[in-house]
Order: sequence, then structure tokens, then C-alpha cells
Amino acid sequence: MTSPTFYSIRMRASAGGRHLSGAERLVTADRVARTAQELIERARGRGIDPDQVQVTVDSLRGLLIKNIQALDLTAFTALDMTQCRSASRQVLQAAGISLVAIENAFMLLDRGPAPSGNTMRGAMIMHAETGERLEPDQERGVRVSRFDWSSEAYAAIDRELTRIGLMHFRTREALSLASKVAHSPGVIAELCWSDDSDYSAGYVSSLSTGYVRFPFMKQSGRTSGGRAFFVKGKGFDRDALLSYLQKEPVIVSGIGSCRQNADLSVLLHNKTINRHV
Ligand code: WAQ
Ligand code: MG
Repeated sequence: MTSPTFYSIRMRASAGGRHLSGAERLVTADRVARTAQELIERARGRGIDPDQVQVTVDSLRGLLIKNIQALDLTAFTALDMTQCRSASRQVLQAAGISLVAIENAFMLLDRGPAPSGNTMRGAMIMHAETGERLEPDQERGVRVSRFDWSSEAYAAIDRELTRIGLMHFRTREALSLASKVAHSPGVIAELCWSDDSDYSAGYVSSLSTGYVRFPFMKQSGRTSGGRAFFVKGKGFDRDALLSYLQKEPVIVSGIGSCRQNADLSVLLHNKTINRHV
């Protein structure tokens, strides 16, 4: 049986040459038109009206599609930003990221990681020990594309996330992106929070900790945000990583567990055990 051809759909909205929002999907032929329309509507339904919306459709005929399972999700039910930031640092440390790298990532995401001080369209790649930045273009960052939920997994994760009160499309999208990134060659962990002023949630994710969601990673009203992918220093192959993140099609075809948790010690304890095996 031949597998159906998938199409990568990428949306990019800007105003006055400044990046406003973007999105990426991976769908079969019958869903291309509807998805493109959805993304255009999303680009327009925001605070600032874009003066350009670009939608690119690429056929991925002949490319092998990799299937992965979503990371388990833990929603940390903290009350404020201080708690969230402190717990997220602990999760990053448990995933093997050095304090220097962690502080550098927070500093840059707070400030705007591009040299101009703006947020980036893509992610930083950061050395997990030294905190050094390794992405080829520090103004733009690395944009992950060619990933999506399968229809079945989408329905299942929507149900599970709704059950624990997480209904926003951003959570579903971020979980699929983080699942692709966690399966990258060389990435140990990711740190993210939104750059949208009305969305203060973020997460730390890795294969070992799963996706740990924090409701308050920044003060509301702030537009700083972004992503850092922490990589192993030794034997790290940047070209292989860039090619995987930007080009390799990945469908998230199975879901993980979704739960709320106000106490991270269980997660961190399990993690410590795993590391010593
Ligand atoms: N590849 C790499 N970096 C990206 C991508 C991508 N495809 N999309 C966004 N970014 C970077 C970019 O620097 C953005 O400025 C930043 O991430 C934030 O993007 O409820 O909404 O689309 O569990 O605003 C996380 C919490 C929300 C979700 C993330 O990101 C939850 C979010 P946004
Ligand atoms: Mg955004």
C-alpha cells in the first residue's frame, strides 16, 4: 500500500516588515484548502492587522514520513510567575542543562533574543553547558516545520487536554512542536514561552521529563518570548539537526498521558532515578 502524499503548509504574517505570527501544518491533499484558509483567518484575527500574509504549500511526495508519539504532559498548577520560573529552572536542571545555560536562556528570552532586541521568528539553539548560541542566523532563529498531529491523535489529545481544562489551540500546537523537537538528533531539552502579550504560559520539555507546562512564565502584557533548544556540546551535528527540524516530516500519531500536578518532586524524583540507570 502506498502512503498518501502529505503537504506542508506554512503561514507567515507581517506588518511593516515585522513578523507578527506564523504557523505550520502537515496535511493530506483533501485538507490543504481548508487548512490554508484556517491559517489565513488566524493571521487576521489578531490584535494587529497584518499587511502581508504569506501561505506556502509544498508537496512532500516521495518523502518518508516519520511517526512519533507525543510527550506526556504535566500541567504545573502554580499560582504565580516566581513559582513557575523556579520550577521550570529545576526541570531544566534535571534534564541536564547547566545553570549558566539556563540563566542565559531566560535573560535572552526576557530581553528579546535577536541582536536588535526583538523576538525571533524561530528558536535559538544553545549549548547545554556553556550557554553559547549556535543557530546560524541570530536575528531569525530556526523555524521548525513539517510536523502535525494525525487526525486520530488530534481528536484524542483535544479530548485529553479538554479534560484537564486546556482548550487553547496553542497548547495542542506547542505539544506537537515540542514532541518533534524532543526527538531531534542532539536536542536535550527545550524552554519556551509565548511572545503574545495575552498569553503568559510556557513549558520545558525533553524526552526524559515530558512536556511540563507552566501557566505564568512572564508578566501579562509583555511581548517578550521565544524558544531555546539546548543541545549536547560533544559530537553535535548542526546540519543534521537543522535538516531534521526544517525538512523532515513528522506526524505525531499517538498521544501521551496528560495530568495536572502541583508538586514537581515526583517528576523530578523519577527523572533522577532514570538518570542513574
Ligand atoms: N519553530 C521555532 N520557533 C518557533 C516556532 C517554530 N515553528 N513557532 C514559534 N517559534 C518561536 C518564536 O520565537 C516565537 O516568537 C516564539 O517561539 C513564541 O511563539 O498552553 O504560543 O507561537 O501549553 O507565540 C507555549 C505554551 C505557547 C502553550 C507557545 O508560541 C501551552 C506559543 P508562539
Ligand atoms: Mg506568538
